Amino acid sequence: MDFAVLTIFPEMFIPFWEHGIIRRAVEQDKISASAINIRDFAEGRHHVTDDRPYGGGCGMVLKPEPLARAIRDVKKRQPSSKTILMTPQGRVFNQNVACELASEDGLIFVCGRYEGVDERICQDFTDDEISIGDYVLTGGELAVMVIIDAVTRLIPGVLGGADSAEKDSFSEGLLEHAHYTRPQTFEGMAVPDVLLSGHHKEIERWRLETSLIRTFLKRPDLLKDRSPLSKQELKILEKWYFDIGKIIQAQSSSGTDALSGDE
Ligand code: 9D3
Repeated sequence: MDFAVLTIFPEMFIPFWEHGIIRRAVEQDKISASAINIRDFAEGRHHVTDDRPYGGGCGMVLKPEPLARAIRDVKKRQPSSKTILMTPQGRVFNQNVACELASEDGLIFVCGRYEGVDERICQDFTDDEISIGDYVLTGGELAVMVIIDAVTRLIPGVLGGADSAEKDSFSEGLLEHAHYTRPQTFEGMAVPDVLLSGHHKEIERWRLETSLIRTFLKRPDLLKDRSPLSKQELKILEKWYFDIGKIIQAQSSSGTDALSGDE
């Protein structure tokens, strides 16, 4: 995978390329990565990259010619690369989009700044427009780092076995189960017995149950969109349903009018 980022702040990417998984992926030749200064493709003594908007208004717009030259220059080296414009108006990034992007040979990211990018670049020079969510950033650079991080860890061989994509897909679409490490008791709070039992089947079941209950409480939208639930997941949900039913029944048959809504 070849990542190229077109930006007026290429220095922002220096620490990003040099740490963690990204650095390792570069060293292992799984990815190549470069941040290219749009200014290098701007003409004139001052290498101007932006200009005032036609029709008036405040703010500046990234000029089309330097961006077009920069995109063409990268494509000379990587003709099959997809060009992605980073913009709040793009489709919203998620894990499915990350998987989609991970299958490309190369990605060219265009980072907007100011009020935006000349519309003719959006129309004719880009294949896709992506946002990372509904909040306002000052530019596309941090958004690109988010995407490169999420895509790189999906490239085969980049992650070690322990944290691999295998594990992602096991409980795909659910929040992660609870984790514990030593000490066995911390400030009076013990580790759940089942984790010390050595019963792998029970441990797996317990983990799935904590995954499900966390998802149910914190992100019920994920459960609704998830289809189909596995047999084991359904069984756990049915058990809760049954247990909650018993609690409600015990209340309504105890004489007080608990379900009618008056206190
Ligand atoms: C100040 C101009 N805004 C008008 C209300 C529009 C606007 C333009 C450019 C707002 C933010 C930006 C800079 N943001 C990005 O370039 C960006 C972004 C984002 O702000 N949120 C989520 N994803 C992305 S991807 C690129």
